[in-house]
Amino acid sequence: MRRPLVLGNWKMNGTKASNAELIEGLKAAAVGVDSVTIGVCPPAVFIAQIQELAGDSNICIGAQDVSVQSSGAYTGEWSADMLTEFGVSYVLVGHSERRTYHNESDELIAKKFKATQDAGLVPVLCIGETLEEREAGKLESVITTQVNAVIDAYGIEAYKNAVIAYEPVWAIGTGVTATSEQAQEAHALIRKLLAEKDAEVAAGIQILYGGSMKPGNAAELMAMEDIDGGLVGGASLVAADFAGIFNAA
Ligand code: G2H
Repeated sequence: MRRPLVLGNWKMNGTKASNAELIEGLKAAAVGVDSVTIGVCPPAVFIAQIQELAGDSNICIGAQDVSVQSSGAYTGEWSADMLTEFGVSYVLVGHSERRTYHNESDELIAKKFKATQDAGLVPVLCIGETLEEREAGKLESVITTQVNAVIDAYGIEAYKNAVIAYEPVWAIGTGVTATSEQAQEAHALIRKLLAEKDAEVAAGIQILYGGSMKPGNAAELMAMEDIDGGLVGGASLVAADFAGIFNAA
């Protein structure tokens, strides 16, 4: 059985004060929750603060991005090795906002995925189609290209210790959620693509849904066969809402 995983992607939000309040709320809500892995992905500048606040609670830490380089003259970047010094477990790679606003290519994203794994951390590869692509019937080809970018570069084994987040771009921060059937269809497609290469890898990998997940729709989405948790944006900024989601997993 795949263990449910619910990660909050704070994006570029938070202050030291609001972070402290949020983490205190989450810690209290997460007491005794032992059947779900819970994590938060704060902006990089707050990771050290969150590590301290989370202490030895069951709240894991993720980063929202990472460099492909391990060190050196790369102004504005941070490496996966640096993240390991702050108790980070997960790294989001290829979020649609990085693909759109920072022109990240599938090739670069695959390198970030590998750099994360090489440091002993778990990459969360974010994939998904735009509305235009969906309406043009390109869901399968877009997802195939995004999933295969890692396989082509590093082989199917790379997915052994990784997470995939399916986030339809049209559902991100829009308030529009994919129906549980639409999400399940995409998740099943992703698992089938992996199964064609390695059935064991496909059966073991956690595939999260992301895109306007809320307490009101989380249970239905996560009840679907191939949906193993959520990557939650807006709703992860309010402790009660995020708790409502991880309690539904
Ligand atoms: C998708 C998601 C979190 P939201 O970006 O990665 O954000 O839940 O606000 O749609």
